Amino acid sequence: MKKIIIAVIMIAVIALIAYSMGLFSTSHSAAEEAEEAEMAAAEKLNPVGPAFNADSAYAFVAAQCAFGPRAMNTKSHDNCGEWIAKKFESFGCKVKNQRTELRGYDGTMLRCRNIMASYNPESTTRILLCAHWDTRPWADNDPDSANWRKPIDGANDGASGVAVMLEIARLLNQNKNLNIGVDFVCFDAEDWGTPKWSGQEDSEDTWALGAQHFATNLPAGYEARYGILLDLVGGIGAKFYREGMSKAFAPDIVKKVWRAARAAGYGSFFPKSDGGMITDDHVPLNEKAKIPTIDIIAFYPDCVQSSFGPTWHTLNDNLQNIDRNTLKAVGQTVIQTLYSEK
Ligand code: AHN
Ligand code: ZN
Repeated sequence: MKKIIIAVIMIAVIALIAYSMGLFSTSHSAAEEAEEAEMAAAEKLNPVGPAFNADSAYAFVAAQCAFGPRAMNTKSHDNCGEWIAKKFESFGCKVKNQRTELRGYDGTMLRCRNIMASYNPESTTRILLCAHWDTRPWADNDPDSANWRKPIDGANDGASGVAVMLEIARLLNQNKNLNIGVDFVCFDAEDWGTPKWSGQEDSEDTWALGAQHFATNLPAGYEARYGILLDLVGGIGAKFYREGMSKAFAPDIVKKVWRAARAAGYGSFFPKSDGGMITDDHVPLNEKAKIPTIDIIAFYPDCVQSSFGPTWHTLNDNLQNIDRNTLKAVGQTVIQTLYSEK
């Protein structure tokens, strides 16, 4: 009996060792192995540029939210705009404002302020980074219809993109080792698009009003190699699929940035598959200003509430639902892109 028990134990130990050595793993086909090798080579880590500080970016989200909702024609909006401009100035950027009145979907005149902050303003090689800084005046996608006319905090929808840009500006100023120019453009009046409760048909030209104005009234002689729009870049569980208009207008920039994500170690946030076609601030930049511009925008293929995520245009778009990991993945990817530019 003892011998049998010892034999069983020995067989179990041998099996365990064999398992741990991978001897029982399913065999891969040659094609699968070749594909894996190719993916590993393409995803070789090669981080460049300073480390993006997600806590700092998170604090920039919090600071914007502390003004209250930044809805057009409100004091909170105007105060936050002033704060954003001052912040970029404190990071050594040259700030220019573009002020105008724009007509909303219902005829309301909106006091618009686009803020352009330039790093290395003399450089003739320039990359445009952009995000909107206004917030939606109505939570018209909230699960509770009682909230549909209330303004949102816009921690993700608005503040996150500006926060990532501010953190990049802070790092460029601290390191002073990026030799190309960068223009941080904060667009106003993005989120005044036709509300769902209005009874009016949504028309895409009611969105991105500030960007439309910028694209048709560029600063004299303005040129940029390409642009990157940051939208909804702080949500929990966000993934950044290749957006349709970006692929149509700027396929090479999509490839460049998705490659940069892998080199920086954040490939898992940037699937190599397609999201939707989004009407956003990058469309007028492409169509009117002819600056090839991509949109890094969250896409949630399985979310019932919205493919922009569970908090989109709801009162839950607040600081509690911001994830530093998402800010980090996007911020480090943009830094990688900038520092890879020749
Ligand atoms: C539309 O819903 C048409 N476009 C999405 C653009 C957007 C709104 N991004 C943030 N808020
Ligand atoms: Zn929005």
